[in-house]
Amino acid sequence: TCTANGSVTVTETIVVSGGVYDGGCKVFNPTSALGDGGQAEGQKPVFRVENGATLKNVIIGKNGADGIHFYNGGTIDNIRWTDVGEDALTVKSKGDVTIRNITGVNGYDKFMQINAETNLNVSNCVVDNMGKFLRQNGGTGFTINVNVTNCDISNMKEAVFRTDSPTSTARITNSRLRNAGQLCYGSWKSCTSSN
Ligand code: DGU
Ligand code: CA
Ligand code: CA
Ligand code: CA
Repeated sequence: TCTANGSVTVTETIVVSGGVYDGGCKVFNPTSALGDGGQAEGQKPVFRVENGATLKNVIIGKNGADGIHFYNGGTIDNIRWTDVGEDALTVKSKGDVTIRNITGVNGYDKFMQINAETNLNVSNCVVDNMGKFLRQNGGTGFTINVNVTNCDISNMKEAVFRTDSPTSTARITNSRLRNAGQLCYGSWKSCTSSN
């Protein structure tokens, strides 16, 4: 986990296209140019990670705006959301996404929003106080495969995993769930938990 090492004001989305962006454990604070971090759709992300890029060592401060967007796959490592905004991260176009060593707190609705086909691997996460941990975009029938391990998920108002797709799968292993709502909400092809 990062100890805050200075801060940066973000007035436009930081695009990380290929390669590695090391945020140096700075706190990235979006301005209202990106959104207010409330529940309005159409806010801008703080970071856009695309084409297999890696984003690491970042603290997203107040407000969270629309978090981190992925296009064509990517990786995030050692990221902390101090106050999740509209959502924390979104898979915006098809591609595999790896998420490790993350902490996120205080979202109203979704932590992860999945709007395109993906194999999503999440390890070592702490997520507290949201509506849901993961939501495949409502009414969509594409396939996502989600694997979560070594996570601590608490205080989800509705669910851990939610989809409307009968071809999607979710699996959580070696994790602790506390007051996390329904594990599998919707029409998952398979959705399992084991330790
Ligand atoms: O159909 O796609 O909430 O990406 C409605 C929209 C909505 C998305 C989603 C998101 O589901 O905007 O934050
Ligand atoms: Ca949304
Ligand atoms: Ca919040
Ligand atoms: Ca969003």
